[in-house]
Amino acid sequence: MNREQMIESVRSQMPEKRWRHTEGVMATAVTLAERYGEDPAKAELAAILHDVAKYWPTSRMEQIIVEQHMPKELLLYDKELWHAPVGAWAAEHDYGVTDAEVLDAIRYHTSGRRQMTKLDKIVCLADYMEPGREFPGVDRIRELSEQSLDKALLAGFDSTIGFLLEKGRRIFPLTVEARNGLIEEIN
Ligand code: DGI
Ligand code: FE
Ligand code: FE
Ligand code: FE
Repeated sequence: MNREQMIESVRSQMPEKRWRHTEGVMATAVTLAERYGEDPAKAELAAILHDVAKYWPTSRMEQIIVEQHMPKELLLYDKELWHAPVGAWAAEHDYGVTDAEVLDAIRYHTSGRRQMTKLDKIVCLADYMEPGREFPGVDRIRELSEQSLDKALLAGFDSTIGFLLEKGRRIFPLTVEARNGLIEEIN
C-alpha cells in the first residue's frame, strides 16, 4: 500500500472533520520533527494512522484489547483512551507498519508513558497543537513548542489532567507517569 492509498483508507474510516484534524497533525508533526531532529517520514506515518481507530465501534476496540492481550486496565478507564493502542494494532495488521517506534508513537499518543521517545513526544504534541485545535491554553503550548518539546508537552498533559480533575474523572496512570517523566527531564 502506498502513501496515497493509506491516506484514502484512513480517511474513509472517519468523519471529514476528524480527517482535517489528522492532516493538521501530519503537518505539525513534520514541522516538529524537522525542528527537533527526528525523521519527518516516521512522524508523518505515525500522524496519518494515529486516530485510525477513533471511530471504530467500542465493542470492536474492547474485543481487540482482550484478544491481543493489551493491558486489561485500559478497560477500567475512559473509552477515549482505547483508540490509541487499538490504532497501533491496526497500523501493524491492516497497514503493515513494522517500525516499532512508529507503532509506539501511535500506541501512546493519548496517554503518553514514562520515558517517551522523541517520536512519541512529537506525535502527542502535534495532536495537542495542530492548527484546528482550540482549547484554553493551546496558544501557550504552540509558543512553548518553538522552544522546548518537553515544556510544550508538559503543558499539554497539565491541561488534560486539569480537565479530567475538573470533570471528576479518573486519570490513567501512564499519563501521570508521562508528566512526572517530563518534569524529571526538564529539571
Ligand atoms: O483522539 P484525539 O481527540 O485527537 O486526542 P487524544 O487521542 O489525545 O484523546 C484525548 C482525549 O482522551 C481527551 O478528551 C481526554 C481523554 N482522556 C480520558 N482519560 C484520559 C485522557 N487522556 C489522557 N491523556 N489520560 C487520561 O487518563
Ligand atoms: Fe487520538
Ligand atoms: Fe493527545
Ligand atoms: Fe488525534
